Amino acid sequence: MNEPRPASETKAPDTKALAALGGILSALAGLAAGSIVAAVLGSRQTPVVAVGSAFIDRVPPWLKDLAISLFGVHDKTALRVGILVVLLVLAAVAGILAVRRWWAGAALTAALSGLGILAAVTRPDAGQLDFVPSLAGGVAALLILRLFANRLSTTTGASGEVTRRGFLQLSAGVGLGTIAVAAGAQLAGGRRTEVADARRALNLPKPPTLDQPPGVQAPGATPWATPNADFYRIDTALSVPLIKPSDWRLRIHGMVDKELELSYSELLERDIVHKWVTLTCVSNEVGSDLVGNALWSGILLKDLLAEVGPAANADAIKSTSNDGFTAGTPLSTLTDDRDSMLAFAMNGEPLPLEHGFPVRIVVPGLYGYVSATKWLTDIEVTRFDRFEGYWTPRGWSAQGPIKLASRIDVPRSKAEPGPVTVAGVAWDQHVGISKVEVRVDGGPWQQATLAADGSIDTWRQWHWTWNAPRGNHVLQVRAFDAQGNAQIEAEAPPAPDGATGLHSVDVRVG
Ligand SMILES: Nc1nc2c(c(=O)[nH]1)N[C@H]1C(S)=C(S)[C@@H](COP(=O)(O)O)O[C@H]1N2
Ligand SMILES: [Mo]
Repeated sequence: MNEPRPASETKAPDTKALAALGGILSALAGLAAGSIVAAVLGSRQTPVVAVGSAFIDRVPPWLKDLAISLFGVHDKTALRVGILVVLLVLAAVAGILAVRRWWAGAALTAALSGLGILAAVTRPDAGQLDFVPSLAGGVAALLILRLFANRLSTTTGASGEVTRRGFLQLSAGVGLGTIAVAAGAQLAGGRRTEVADARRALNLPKPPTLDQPPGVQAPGATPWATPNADFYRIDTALSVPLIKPSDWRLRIHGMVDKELELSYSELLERDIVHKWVTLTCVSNEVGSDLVGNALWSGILLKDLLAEVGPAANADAIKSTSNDGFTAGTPLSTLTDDRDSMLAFAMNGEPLPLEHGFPVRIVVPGLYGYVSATKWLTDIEVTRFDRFEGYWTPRGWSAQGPIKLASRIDVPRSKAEPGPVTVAGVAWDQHVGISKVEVRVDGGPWQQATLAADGSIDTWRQWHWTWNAPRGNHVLQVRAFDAQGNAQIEAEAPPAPDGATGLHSVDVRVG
């Protein structure tokens, strides 16, 4: 048996190399973790992509030209490799630091993760969750770095051999785990690419025209049509359901004379309608932006329901998404004249993956949670006394007609003295808006001008010119529906069936 040699002898030459290796493996594990989290969240901002994109936006033109002349079309690959090399060198340093002074190694690792987070959240198209992949990657890297540092610093009483064996076992485990996670990320990301490609390849019937009312042009005013990229997104799906049109089927069944099953191509063979509808979320707080207006293309639910023949005592449909979300919608809102639809396109494009690709429901006049099922796969004709939609047992009403509301969009905080355009939107889908009024500092209500009408199923833009005096002022807005009923002034929170109250804005003039 060998005598345990003094730690300094066994450690000195190669502990540094092992520590560096530990740092590198920790970083690779962190990158794999970040990639799989990005794939699951449907975020494109893996740590390397986030940093790379931020870098591309900031490189001086000469460097960009140099990269293109050196690497040609492979300039992006070169950038990824470059980022990876720099990261791994710094990770090796972090590994060495961590063995001597844990906090120094940890700080460097955290800083690298922070760089990824910063890069992700400053992307111009940053999504709310884009910071998560780099954060998760950083946490994973830190945990594993800690394991490596522990292995290498616990030499007291142990021989160099034992330490090294433990280290190698840990390395092998981390290495294999990293490969497995990276492969999983590749698969998950690949599936999204496949569906995105299938979406891009679609050639849908174009809406005849994208004509829209001229609307209010004041800077900062909400445009009449909400671009898909700006459209609010609300759902319970942690990862976006990925459904290829060729795999999509809709079953309509329950209390019907004749069940119906529909494929995507069968759907497109039917009579197609195009309709502007403003969608609203029941969770929208007074003055907030969970509301958007889009041109939807699809087929009428009225036609489909006529074909299946609902039973006389049926009063609802229960619609179900691919990921198990359900909504309960009154049958009457699907068969009356409001043109409720199975939509496959939004603003002239196939539905974006996040907005329910390939097919969703759009019902003018009802909040999304009781109607607008995305990634739709099943419609059961039934009765409200036989089921509950997803949100009903969670404290929200079974019925959710949209409440009359209005919002001030400009100004939101500051204005120059003199004439100021006050503008915003008001909505009461499938009822319509007849009048909007504004008041300053609780003074008399003044009538605003309504922009050209879309329809009773869309929001209405309005504007009013305010001769703004210096000082701090409070602007308020209220709308009236088509029958002349005023908006409810009493404040109520979103739960259980939609917020009420008037939108107020504090404006500093001068
Ligand atoms: N499958 C599914 N569909 C859903 C939801 C959901 O959680 N899952 N949320 C609903 C809610 S609450 C709203 S407000 C709308 C939002 O649609 P959008 O994300 O396209 O704006 O989708 C509805 N459809
Ligand atoms: Mo919602």
